Amino acid sequence: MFKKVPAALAAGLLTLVLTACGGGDAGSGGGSDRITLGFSQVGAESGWRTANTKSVQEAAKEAGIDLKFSDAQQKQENQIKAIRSFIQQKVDAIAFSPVVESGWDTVLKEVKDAGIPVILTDRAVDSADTSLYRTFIGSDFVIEGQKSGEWLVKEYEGESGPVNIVELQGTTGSAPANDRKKGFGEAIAADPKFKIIASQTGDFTRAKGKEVMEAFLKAHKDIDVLFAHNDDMGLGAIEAIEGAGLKPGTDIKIITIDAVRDGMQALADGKINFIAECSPLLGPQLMDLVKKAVKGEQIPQRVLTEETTFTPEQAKTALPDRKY
Ligand code: GYE
Repeated sequence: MFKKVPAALAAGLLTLVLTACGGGDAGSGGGSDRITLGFSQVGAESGWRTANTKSVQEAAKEAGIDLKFSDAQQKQENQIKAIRSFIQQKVDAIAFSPVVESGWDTVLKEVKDAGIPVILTDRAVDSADTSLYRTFIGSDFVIEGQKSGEWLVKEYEGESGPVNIVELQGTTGSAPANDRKKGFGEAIAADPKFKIIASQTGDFTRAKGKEVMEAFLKAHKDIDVLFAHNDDMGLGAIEAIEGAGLKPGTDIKIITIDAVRDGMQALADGKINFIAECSPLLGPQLMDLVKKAVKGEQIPQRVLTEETTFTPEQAKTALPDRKY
């Protein structure tokens, strides 16, 4: 006959097993073994951002990770405050989507000193010291800009210039604004007939996109092309173009980036001509990386998202299954 294990000893063994499993053993029954993740989001400026927030929240739930979510309303100071509060709350990991690229070294050093792993999601920082974060998961924004420019070069192949372009930039100083501008500029440099006649920020929002496009239309009578760094600014600009009695997609060709549902609908309707995709569905991969980082496992320094491009015909096919 086996002797019964005393209850106290059994409880002790159980604790030992749970501890040995490590903090990252999601779904092992709640309590202190669950991972707590502090996540500082940029804001709610676009359809892309809304889809990204949903993806992160759903994936955390799915993975059994306790999420402390903070919305920075497009302000770096709010993100810095949120990160400091995550340190105080002794979270197991911090993930954030840095609104701009520069100015993070001090706070990231504080996180490092606290021994908390950091994962950058969606946007990059320009810190020279890459040991301040474990990994960066997100798109290659330069490539998105290049694909946009390459489409334009093909579209005007064999035609004489000039081709007058106006550009609606994303949030000033943000990685996607910097990189999309760069990639697009490189691609159109192939032919001097392409001229960017005006370029201004629309802060990635529909309202600002409309406002800035209205100003562009007043100042320039000869706009051929609009390159908007995201769908939402493009959609705002479409309202401005229609308001000025012009036909978006025909009188002014429009290229945007993201491929959220509203953008794809406008593309299918012929109001946008080309979209380079940028996926907001980073949640599941992020949670995997968080678990690994908390366990101290090896993770790659850079995780790239897979993306494609869409023409109006392709948008019509993809729209019924579009999740965001
Ligand atoms: O393209 C834009 C959003 O950082 C990739 O931010 C993201 C960008 C996205 O506001 O719509």
